[in-house]
Amino acid sequence: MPQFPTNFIWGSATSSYQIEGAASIEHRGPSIWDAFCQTPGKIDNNDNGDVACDHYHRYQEDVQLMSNMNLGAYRFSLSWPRIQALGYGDVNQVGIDFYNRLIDTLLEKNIQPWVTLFHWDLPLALQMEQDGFLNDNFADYFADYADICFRHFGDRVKHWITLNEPWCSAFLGHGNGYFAPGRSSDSEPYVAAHNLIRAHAKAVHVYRSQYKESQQGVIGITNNCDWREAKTDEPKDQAAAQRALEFFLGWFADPIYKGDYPKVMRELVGDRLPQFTEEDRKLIKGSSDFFGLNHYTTMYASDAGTNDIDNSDVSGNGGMADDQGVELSADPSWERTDNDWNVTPWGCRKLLEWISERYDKPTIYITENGCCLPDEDDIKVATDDQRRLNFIKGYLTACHEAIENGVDLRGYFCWSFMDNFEWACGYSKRFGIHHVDYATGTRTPKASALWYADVCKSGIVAD
Ligand code: PNW
Repeated sequence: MPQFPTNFIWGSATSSYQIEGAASIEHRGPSIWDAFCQTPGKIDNNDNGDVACDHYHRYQEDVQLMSNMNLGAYRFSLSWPRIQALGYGDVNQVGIDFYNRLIDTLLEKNIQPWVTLFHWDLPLALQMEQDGFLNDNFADYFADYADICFRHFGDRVKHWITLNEPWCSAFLGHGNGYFAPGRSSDSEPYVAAHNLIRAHAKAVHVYRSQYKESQQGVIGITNNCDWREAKTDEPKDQAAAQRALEFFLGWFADPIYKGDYPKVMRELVGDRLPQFTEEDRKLIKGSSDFFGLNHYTTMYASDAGTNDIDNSDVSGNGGMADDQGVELSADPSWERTDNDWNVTPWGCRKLLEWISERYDKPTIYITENGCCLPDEDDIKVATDDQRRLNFIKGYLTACHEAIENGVDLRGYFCWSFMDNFEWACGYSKRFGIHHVDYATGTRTPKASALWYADVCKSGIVAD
């Protein structure tokens, strides 16, 4: 049975818009997700995050559940428009008070807060007035907001994540329009990504120059990436898989670890890929104390040659498919989750090893990994989530193999602590290890949570 190192961090994760609700609590401004949810047809069942899990009011109960399951760390995000209604200007004390209560309650239970500054709920005013991520000045707004967060919470928060999955903001938000702000373009994703990377680096600079010495915390970024397995041994498919990984993860990680975008992106994207200034580059290179990784699935990659690629299939997670010239496919024999992601733990090991090699053995934390299962009416069926339990067991076993092979993986956060608002899928998809009855708000631990509680306690991935 795989036994993890004693100091391994065992956690679980959520994000503000997906769980908090309390959308109209004093001075919380609207975010691009509030607006997107009001746009007919964008969200399954026209769901929205107005109430969600009502975590804003039920946080004490939630922290108690975390404590019951021996969590060492809880990763959550701050709602920017709860802290600054417009994304700039006045600080909203009501929002600060809420996060202070949450952080204090976690620490009373010995659970370390891992705080993400931005998990997609951009203040709507910044979108409407400034074009959000497309404006160069986004980095300055974000750095000012980060400063507020470090100042108010940094005495107790020692693990900071600037951005969650900028790939999603760039591609799903500006490439295929599947996520807020819902734009569709073949150039905007590169501009959005560029400014997100610059924003991350500016926030890190604020932390390191003004807070790190007194607060003694660490700060990094979380990127998402699937594994890409070459479909055949042919060199052109091997190259396609490598190219796909560079377009997915290298897009965001290469600037931080190597100082610029991957060469292959420069060649294939041309003028649509912005250039970093020398000043940007200085701030960006080396701007992450650890490598945050969200990982869920694997696809085969093959060289697309001159074929047009169908870029519309989100479950393929292809990114800028036409630019990459990569065709994705899945093995029909692979098990799949309810959102059509393949259950492929071996891809997790391979991705960890790829990162370790490409970026010179960084300290890695898996800040999300989890399994989507269908909504069930019957609570007994819903909580008997053996498939999710097996998913987590499989991926943790793969993580353990990666550690044995020399990967510096130091923590794992299960997505998600509880069922929640799954973005464009609304409440129709469930990733939680706790069941949430959205009518009453009642939480119930699922089999996966009970099993994971033992893992958190013992560090052993038991059968
Ligand atoms: C992540 N993709 O989203 C997010 O960080 C979570 O908020 C979300 O609930 C979770 O994963 C499950 O979806 C992703 O298309 C959304 O590759 C889409 C993709 C990846 C991650």
